[in-house]
Amino acid sequence: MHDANNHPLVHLLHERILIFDGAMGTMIQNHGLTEADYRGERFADHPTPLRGNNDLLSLTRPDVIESIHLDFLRAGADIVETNTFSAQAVSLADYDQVDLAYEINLESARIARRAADAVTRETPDRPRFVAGAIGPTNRTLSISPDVNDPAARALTFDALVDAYREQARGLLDGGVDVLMPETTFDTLNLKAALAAIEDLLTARGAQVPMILSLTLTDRSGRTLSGQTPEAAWISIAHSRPLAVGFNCALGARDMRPHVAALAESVPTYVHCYPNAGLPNAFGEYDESPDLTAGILREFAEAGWLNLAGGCCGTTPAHVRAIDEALAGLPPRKPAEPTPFTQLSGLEPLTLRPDANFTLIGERTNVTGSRRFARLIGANDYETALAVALDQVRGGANILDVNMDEGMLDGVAAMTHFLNLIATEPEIARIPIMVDSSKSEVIEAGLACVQGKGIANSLSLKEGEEAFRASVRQMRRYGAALVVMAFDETGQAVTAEHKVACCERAYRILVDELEVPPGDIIFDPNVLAVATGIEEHDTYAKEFLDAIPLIKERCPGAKISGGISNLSFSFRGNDVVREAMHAAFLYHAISAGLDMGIVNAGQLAVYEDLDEDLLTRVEDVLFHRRPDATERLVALAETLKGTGSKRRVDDQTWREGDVDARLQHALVHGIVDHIEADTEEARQREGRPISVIEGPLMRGMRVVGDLFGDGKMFLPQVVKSARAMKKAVAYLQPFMEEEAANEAAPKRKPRVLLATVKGDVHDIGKNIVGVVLRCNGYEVVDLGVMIPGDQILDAAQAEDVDIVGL
Ligand code: THG
Repeated sequence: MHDANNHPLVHLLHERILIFDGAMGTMIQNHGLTEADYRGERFADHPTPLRGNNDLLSLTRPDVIESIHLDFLRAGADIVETNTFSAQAVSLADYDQVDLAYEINLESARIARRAADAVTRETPDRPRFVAGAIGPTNRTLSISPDVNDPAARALTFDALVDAYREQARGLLDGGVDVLMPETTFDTLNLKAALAAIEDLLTARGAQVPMILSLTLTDRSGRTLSGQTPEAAWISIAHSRPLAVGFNCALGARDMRPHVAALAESVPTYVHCYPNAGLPNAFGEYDESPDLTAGILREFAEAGWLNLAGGCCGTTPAHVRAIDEALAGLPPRKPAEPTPFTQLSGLEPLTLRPDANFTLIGERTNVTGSRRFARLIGANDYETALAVALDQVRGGANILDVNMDEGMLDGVAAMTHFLNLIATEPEIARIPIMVDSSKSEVIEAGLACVQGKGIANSLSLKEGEEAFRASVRQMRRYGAALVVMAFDETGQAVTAEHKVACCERAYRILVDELEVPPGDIIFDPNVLAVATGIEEHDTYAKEFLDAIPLIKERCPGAKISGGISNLSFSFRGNDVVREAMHAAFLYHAISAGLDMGIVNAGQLAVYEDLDEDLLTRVEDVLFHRRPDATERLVALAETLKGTGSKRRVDDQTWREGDVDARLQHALVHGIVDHIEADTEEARQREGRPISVIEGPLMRGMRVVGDLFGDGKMFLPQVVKSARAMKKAVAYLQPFMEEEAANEAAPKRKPRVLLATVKGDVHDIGKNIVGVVLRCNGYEVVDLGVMIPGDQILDAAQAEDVDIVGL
């Protein structure tokens, strides 16, 4: 779209590390300007105080602004940023100067242009550039300003887009080379800026490169609104910026691991322009030019940088030191673009080829859950949030949200619910799939999520032009797209028709609209079988047959489906429904299905299915005999009223011996009796470690084998591991007692364990820790989400012999 490949900046970035200027704000402070300077003649009678409206100085003291630009340029900056950090309607409202937005941007761009061109003339071998600074504004779209109303927002996405569009228009008219949305503390604000810029460039048929800059506000390494840098990058990658990086908040030193991680992964150029350290007690910045430059030099030597400069507190002396420190160092080479599907909530979700099946939680759907519908209808959003949380805890990797119900205002309900979710970190961690048959509802939903969401769904139902228009509408938010196998003739039922719909959409998406294949999710329509209508008999088989064909014709695209649709004709009979889902998933995943909309937390284990039931279900799925439906219905009758209640209450497994009971508990992740059973095994075995190494490990091996065969999904395995963890925790005091009774004459070998930052599981580590302790090691367990530098520090401080990650 904004293919910046031919911009002169790109050619330079290929050759060397480019230098940004330093801070405008702190430089202005040093000029000791008064209220009168800010007002000039033009605003002498303005009703509100204006001192502090730094961007206004471009109109009232352009000489000061130009001299600051010249100082930075002559100190070695290749790129200066315009004096427009807060020059949009939202921030200017503080000064009652909303209507000056365009003019300030226009004039600021002209001033910077003039300065850059003047210095280019002084040093023609070193051309200078102007970046239009676009700040984050003083409001945040992802956080409520009202503690009593978490769904409230200080402004809307659309209002922010309007403000940014006006700002970008002024900057472009004033002649900037690059647009630079920066100091992003909320990725949704940045997404609004990107939408505004796209609107503007599309309308003008122009291509202008963008440099995007994120800000990490504390050492947790997250943005203010809670996203990890990788998740934030995924949210904005659709804009194909020239460069991405970090600025502000932390000093250079604390940015190190984040710059390293970004540099390793992104297919664009990478920058860093830190503050001169963290502000001291007086709000001043103490880091000397040599210090800042020295750290940036280390970054550059590590091969992480393409552009560098300074933020708050940095002066022309800093820029000179940075320019000298980086001179001659080779620029970083951008990483290869990822071919994988990437989504994000507060955290990233990358679907690597070895990824297990991806679960999309279905219950936050007013047409898919009576309970959820009742809660939304009664305006009980608080309890409705608990439904979402249940899906997450049940193993959902993505959350499908649907508010399509006649009595509801879909846009309002979607907005309200997703704004609430945004304030619940445990839910907001995962990406959102916005599910609606109305594009305005999908759009409203996408405007609430700072992560990279999914639009569910689009299709060729209304023809190619309408399809293109919805694709553009959803891509403006950077969303991945669910495309249903539909065309002008209707819903595709045969494998052949499904493939034709998908392939046709794929060619439009990939060839014309430049949508990356990984952002396309085809849904070949899971339709109800065993309905008694003969035409429906082949529906499951046609779906299964279509999967490999779509994968072959549409490389890189993913395939999904609404699994619970399959069993609609057995409503009320959860035993049969769950058996159908488990069997269908098993075969669909083998055929290549990547994800599915399911009732997360209620997936049966294929291997567990009653043999007779499974045979009859599979007869239906593969249409293996003409009376398949009849036979399944007949069996279902005998299981009627024995729904999931009976299954949950089924205690026959309690009749087995203790080994069998432990194995059952582990495979099904049932914790109810695990302590009693573990105790029984301990009494039999004598030593607690023998219980772990004996029946518990044997049970986990069964889990591992089922998982390896595709007969269990990751969320089920996680449940198993939780049961294991509980058993081990029960044994731990016994083992400690044992250890205390042993004489410990010499220093035990010491092992440091940690779950590295980015990994979420904390299960294997605990078990390994216990086993090691039992075998005479001393274990230092740092816990979860531990950054690399902390692991290295602890390894040194604790003088460990082994590090296990
Ligand atoms: N493809 C895509 N999106 C979809 C679907 C699809 N979204 C909606 C739907 N299909 C997937 N979601 C559900 C959610 C619930 C049920 C089925 C599909 C379901 N619910 C129970 C029922 O209706 O019997 C409700 C039981 C209860 O009230 O608790 O079966 O195919 N892209």
